[in-house]
Amino acid sequence: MRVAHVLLTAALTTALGSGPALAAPAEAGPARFPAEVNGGAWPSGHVQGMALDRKKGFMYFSFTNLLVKTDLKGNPVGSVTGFTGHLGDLDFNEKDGRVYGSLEYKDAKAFYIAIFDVDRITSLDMNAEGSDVVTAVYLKDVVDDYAADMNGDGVFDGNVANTPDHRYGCSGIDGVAFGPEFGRRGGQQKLTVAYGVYANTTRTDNDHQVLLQYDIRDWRAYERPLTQSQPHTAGPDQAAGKYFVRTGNTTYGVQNLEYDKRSGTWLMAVYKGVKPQFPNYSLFVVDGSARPVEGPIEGQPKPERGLLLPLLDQGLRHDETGIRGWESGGQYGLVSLDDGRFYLAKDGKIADGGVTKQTGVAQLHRWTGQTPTPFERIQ
Ligand SMILES: [Ca+2]
Ligand SMILES: [Ca+2]
Repeated sequence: MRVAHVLLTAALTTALGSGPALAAPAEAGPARFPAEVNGGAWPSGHVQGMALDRKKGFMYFSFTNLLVKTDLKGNPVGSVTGFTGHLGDLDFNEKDGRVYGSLEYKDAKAFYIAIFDVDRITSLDMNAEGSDVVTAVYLKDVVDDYAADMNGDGVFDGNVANTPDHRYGCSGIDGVAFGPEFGRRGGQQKLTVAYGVYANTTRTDNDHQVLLQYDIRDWRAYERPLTQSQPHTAGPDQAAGKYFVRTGNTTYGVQNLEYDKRSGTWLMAVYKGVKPQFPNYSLFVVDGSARPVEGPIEGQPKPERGLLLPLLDQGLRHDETGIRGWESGGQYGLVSLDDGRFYLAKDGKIADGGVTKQTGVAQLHRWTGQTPTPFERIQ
């Protein structure tokens, strides 16, 4: 009897001991995930995204023109340098053990998913073009929308926000995340890529987040080494799905996209928009099990229909538009541990002997869902 009692007590303690996060313990054990992982200080652009390999215990930080690999104590293991474009958000693909990130060359009208063979990242300053670490897959859908001459004057105005060009206001891509096909919680894993969207208050066709879903199982055929001076165009003709989420215009669209397996939701961290008729939240969440519904994409110059995804019916609510969201960090990096905990990146700068260096630190948080701010720091 005594043994049974002890076992029962242990089971209850495990089940109830420290709140809802324990309901789904992290597969590799919570102790492996420290309160902070320091990505270091680098003469680079600011921190843009993070990805975590939980099995092998590495964190990856994108610093715009530099990828850094650290162990979970924050010791640098290696880095990839020499990007002349913009490396944005990252995600780790548990199926092939590689890191995927958005990579933009706006002047060349070339947009890619960069794929990092991260096991080969073993030293600092490995070259993005010459070291066999990076391949790239070209995203034609993005190029077509980015380069669209929307006012039909025969001129594409290029990388500027103050223009009617760029379909849906597309400035390129940023947020990337792996997760199931929309509307199917246990569905086929796809790579979801979110558009960047220019802030522009004078047009009405830029009030949606645009999410492309790709089936990447046949992408090996498209992968090519990076050739930055002559960008290649090998990639799929079209995404498997294109989806629209009405959030109101934001400044550069989804900065960080993340799928949270525990809740079955997609988190979109954005830089706030500036249109006064919208609430301009900084975090929007999509319910991944909600079925996409075909309907009008509001605000387009010619009536247009597409697959619309609803925002999760939680958080702050803007009465005039019905838009829901939160005020939150996560724009510089957002990683779900799928047990209620997330790493959010904190960005910063330090002066180091006359050189300004950019810093990025992954900080552990717990999702509370509270308004206005839904994350609470775990120290
Ligand atoms: Ca034009
Ligand atoms: Ca991401």
